[in-house]
Amino acid sequence: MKKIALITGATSGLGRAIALRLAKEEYDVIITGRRRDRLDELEKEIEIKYESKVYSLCFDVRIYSEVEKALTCLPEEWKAIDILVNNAGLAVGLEPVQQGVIDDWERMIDTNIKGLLYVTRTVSPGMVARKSGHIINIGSIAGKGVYPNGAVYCATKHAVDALSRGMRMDMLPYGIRVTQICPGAVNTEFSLVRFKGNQGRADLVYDGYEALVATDIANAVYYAISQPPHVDIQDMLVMPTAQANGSMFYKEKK
Ligand code: NDP
Ligand code: 8X3
Repeated sequence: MKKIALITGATSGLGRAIALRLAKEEYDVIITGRRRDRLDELEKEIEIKYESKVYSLCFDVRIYSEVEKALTCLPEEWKAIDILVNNAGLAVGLEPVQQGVIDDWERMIDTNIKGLLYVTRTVSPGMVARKSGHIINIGSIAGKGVYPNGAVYCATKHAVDALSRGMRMDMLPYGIRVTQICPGAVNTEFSLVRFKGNQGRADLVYDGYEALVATDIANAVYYAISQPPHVDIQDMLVMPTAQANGSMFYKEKK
C-alpha cells in the first residue's frame, strides 16, 4: 500500500509543487485549499501524470469546525496519514505596526498559527496511535529574523518555529518526525496575496535576482521525508543564493 501525504495549501505555489512531487514519488496525496477549481485542476493533473491516488478537500484552515469535519470524515482508506505538510499560509500587507490593518493581522495569525495548529491537532492523534508519521511545517526566513514593516508576519513564522520545536518534543516518544523547512524568497503568488492583487508591486519583490522556485522547496521536503527512519531533518533554511537574510538581497544593477 502506498503512503499517504496530506498537503495544506495545495492550490498554489509551494503546496502545489509539493503535492506534485510527492505524487511523483508514489505517495497518494490529500490536497487541500479553499479554491475548489484549482483543487480539481491539480487532481486531474496528478491523475494524468502519475499512478498515485488523489483526494481533495476544500476547507478554510482558520475555521476549526471545517478542519475537524473534513479530516475526521475521511474515507477509511485515506485515514492513516503518514506525512502532514503544514504549508497553507500567507502574508497580508507590509506596514509598520502603528499603521497596521487589524484584519490583515487577524488573517495572518489565524491562518499561519491557528490553522497550522487546528490541522495538526486533528491529524496527529492518528500518528501517535500508530507510532509513526512525519510532520513538515513550512516556516520562513521570517521566522529566523525580523524585517521592517513585517513584524506581524515575522511573528507568525517565529510562532511556527517555536511550535515546530515544541512538536518535536511532544512527538519524540512516538517516533514521529518533525521537520521545519524555512524558505527565503520563493517566486509564487505569495507577494500578489501580500499586496492584495497589485501585480506590479509583487513583481518587484522578485526583480533583479534569481529567487527560489516552488520546486526547490518540494525538493527539500522530499529530501527530509526520504531520509532513513532514524534521521530527522529538524530544521532546514533554504535561501536564494542572492539573499542573505529577510531583508538583504544582492540585486544586479540595470
Ligand atoms: P501562495 O499564495 O502561492 O500559496 C498559499 C497557499 O495557502 C494557497 O494554496 C492557499 O490556498 C493556501 N491558503 C491560504 N490561506 C488559507 C486558508 N485560510 N485556508 C486554507 N488554505 C489557505 O504562497 P506560497 O506557496 O509561497 O506559500 C506557502 C507557504 O510558504 C506559506 O506558509 C508561506 O508563508 C510560506 N513561505 C513562502 C515564501 C515565499 O517567498 N513565497 C517564503 C517562506 C515561506 P487557497 O487560497 O486556495 O485557500
Ligand atoms: C516569506 C519570505 O522574506 O518575504 O516568508 O518574509 S519573506
